[in-house]
Amino acid sequence: MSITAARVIVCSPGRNFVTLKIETSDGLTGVGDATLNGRELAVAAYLTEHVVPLLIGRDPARIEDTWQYLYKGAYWRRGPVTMTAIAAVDTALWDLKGKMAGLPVYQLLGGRSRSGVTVYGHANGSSLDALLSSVAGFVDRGYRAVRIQAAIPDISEIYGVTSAAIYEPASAAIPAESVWSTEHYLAHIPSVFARVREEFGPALRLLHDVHHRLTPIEAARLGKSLEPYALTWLEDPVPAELPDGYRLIRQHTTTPLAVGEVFNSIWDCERLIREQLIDYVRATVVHAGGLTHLRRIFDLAALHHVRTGSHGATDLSPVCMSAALHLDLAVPNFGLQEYMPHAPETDEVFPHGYRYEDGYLHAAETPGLGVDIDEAAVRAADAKGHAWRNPVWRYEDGSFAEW
Ligand code: GCO
Ligand code: MG
Repeated sequence: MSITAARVIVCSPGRNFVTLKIETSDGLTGVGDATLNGRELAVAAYLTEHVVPLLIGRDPARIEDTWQYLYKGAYWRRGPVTMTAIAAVDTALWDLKGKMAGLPVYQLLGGRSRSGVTVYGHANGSSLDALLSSVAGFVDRGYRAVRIQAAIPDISEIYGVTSAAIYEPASAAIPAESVWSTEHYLAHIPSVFARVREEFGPALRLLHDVHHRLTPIEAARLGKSLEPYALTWLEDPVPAELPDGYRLIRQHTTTPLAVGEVFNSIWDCERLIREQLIDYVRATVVHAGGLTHLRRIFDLAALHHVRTGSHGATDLSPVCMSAALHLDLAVPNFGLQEYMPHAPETDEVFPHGYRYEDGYLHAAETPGLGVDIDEAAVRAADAKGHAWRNPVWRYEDGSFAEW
């Protein structure tokens, strides 16, 4: 069997996605997510110009060898664009291998380690009452873990808080700029968690995403002030380029730390994991080199008591979510999976067999990943343009802040 075609499909069913579809001489197809939010077209061009010509004629069964060929063969290693492109190929080849074997991919990864994948949902609110009713909605729907993002007095826009049904910060327009104040944020957040704990008791797992905005000593203070509310994790408290920042936070607080949605290789997190500076690694299939490479990261993490907590925002397509679920089912050190349901128009373009039930996601039992791209639906949905941009925040004095 050989690869006869590989097509890059860019479409915007509600938001922007890039998908690679590989076809074989036996008439099988495999899909891989190649979406890099805000830089989508760079990956599309990387695939079309530099990767697809190398795939034609190759044996689709040689997943590891193809990974090495694309990674080492590029000479220029790592980086989000390269690793997302490699991930798309790798994911599509795992999908194909499952179809060739007649097995769901988790069976090829060693079989089930658990009966379902525990997910966390995104509660938020523009007032405390709105936040509490959003949390209650998740609890009613059976969620065991909920991420809490709250409006902050005197900050008009903040990451993760929306009145819309689906949070979508990216847009086709030049990004809006909003103002950030660390002082207002640090002064307010502990009272939010105090209220949520009071209302929902000790069993609900609570998480919070700082979105890289603090310095290590500010994050240490936040972690310490949240200790009474026993968070499952505090996410991205500071940018992770400097692992020593995490050592400083660790010296001051027992609040668990989760990092890694922007990581694209094992070398981004090797030291954080090896020195046990984090508790959860949030790397994903689509941005960290596919199932082949993410499995390597998760295995390293397992040696060092670090659990998995893969990124699962709506700017990762249902193809990535399907692949993540197969890995989540198989690895021994699974922690949590982020789950933001996609818009109905996205689900229409990517028909999939995974389903949510009572706090868990369940992967499809069909051969492969159990997801496809419906190209007729792509044409109908594809109206919003393909160059999307992420929002921008600045400190009160006008200098650039992390989103
Ligand atoms: C999360 C993330 C996302 C990112 C987005 C960037 O924890 O889900 O922080 O909301 O901001 O995926 O493209
Ligand atoms: Mg995050």
